[in-house]
Amino acid sequence: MEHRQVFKEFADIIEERVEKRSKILVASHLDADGLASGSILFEACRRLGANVTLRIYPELDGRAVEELRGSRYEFFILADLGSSMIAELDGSLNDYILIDHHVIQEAHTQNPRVLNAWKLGLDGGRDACSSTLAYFLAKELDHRNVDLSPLAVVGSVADRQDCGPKHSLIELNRLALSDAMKAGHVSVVEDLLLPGRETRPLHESLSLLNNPYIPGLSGNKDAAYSALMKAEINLKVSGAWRTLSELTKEEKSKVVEIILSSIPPSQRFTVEQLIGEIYLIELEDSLSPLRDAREYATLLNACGRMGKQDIGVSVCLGNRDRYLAEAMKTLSEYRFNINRIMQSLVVETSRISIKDSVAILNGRELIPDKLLGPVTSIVVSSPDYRDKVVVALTNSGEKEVKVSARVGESFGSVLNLGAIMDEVARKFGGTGGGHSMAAGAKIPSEFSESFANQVAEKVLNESRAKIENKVQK
Ligand SMILES: [Mn+2]
Repeated sequence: MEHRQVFKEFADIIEERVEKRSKILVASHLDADGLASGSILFEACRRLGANVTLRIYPELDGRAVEELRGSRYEFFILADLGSSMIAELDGSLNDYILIDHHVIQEAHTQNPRVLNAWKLGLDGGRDACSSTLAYFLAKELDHRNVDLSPLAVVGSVADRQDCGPKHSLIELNRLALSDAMKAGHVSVVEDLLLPGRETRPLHESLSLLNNPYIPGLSGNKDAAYSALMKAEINLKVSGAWRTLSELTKEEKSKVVEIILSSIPPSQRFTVEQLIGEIYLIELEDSLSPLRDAREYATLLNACGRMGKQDIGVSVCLGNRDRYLAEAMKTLSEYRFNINRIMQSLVVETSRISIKDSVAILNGRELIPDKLLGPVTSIVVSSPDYRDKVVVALTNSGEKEVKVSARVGESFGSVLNLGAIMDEVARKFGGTGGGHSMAAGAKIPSEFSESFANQVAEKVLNESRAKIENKVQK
């Protein structure tokens, strides 16, 4: 593997700090890829006998960097955050490395402290998530860390990098998957992509569909139940609920028909988008949500976003029983909250204003800042917004506004949303960054309107320029 040398160099840095008995802090992001990558790096260090602590951050802003600078740690391993703060990190921390896949400014690609997917010539939005990078680094530290490979798969699907044919993992993520498969930790099946495929009654699975999010069906068990009854699918067999995995081919195509009939043909949504590779984690109980990597990812995301990041990390580190029970409780609370928000958005139509192909969503007093990202992802997957860029804002503390932006799957051109958010946020004294399809920012409240307008303008200009370019060619 050509990248191996790079991972080896970073492994050597870690090994040397462990030998020196440096006090090490792994600082990672609170979404599922962040929890998984933080756990991989923490566990790999712990196995070496390091003096190591793991902390989870909602984002790495100036305040967080100050906090790291003032802390008692001597060596910092940052994961899944910090790529838009490299100058600040260089100025504040004596000794750190950064493992990430968010967009990085050209000027920092040569920084020897930075291990970024883009720097390896990979597309950080599709080819490698932080968990995958962390995994290959851990594998260089000790080959036995191959048992952490399922977490790389979880992180990859969590960040929606399952963007190959049939929602498959590609490039470096695929290599982590193949390690996991060779070691017998993960197996692959192909099926309809609904949560609870083996574990939940079919109508519950259908109501949990949120990519695409179908207003009126998603989040509504009764509606899912009636739709399935109407399609004459038997929901029970000898008194027991049937799961998706028990359905015949014909029955599955009826389920597909229910979903497709809810999406206008203009959105060009196809059956292929509903079917894909499912990654089964072999060591997990067949009735556990951790069995399916996508559900594992949702569970971690729920923990991170609901203030239970320690529970999420415990699950990643292999604790089950009461930790898993707590995580599952958190997942249902998370789903309940998201559902309540989505129902409100359907009713309170004035919250979304559309300007050309950009939709600006005002989430103030409705969406807690930590739930803004997941809600925005769901909104942009719904039939009305699949061909748009959604820019959502909500209050974060007294004086700031949090922004999440997502590019819909049928949006006409390729953008670099992460770079746009970084650039515009800086202008207003905030911080921003991310990926081409998903990005975020935090800015002072007083600039929220101008910020949203400038992002919208840049998105439109960039997409127009791309389209004109295409026409000229
Ligand atoms: Mn990530």
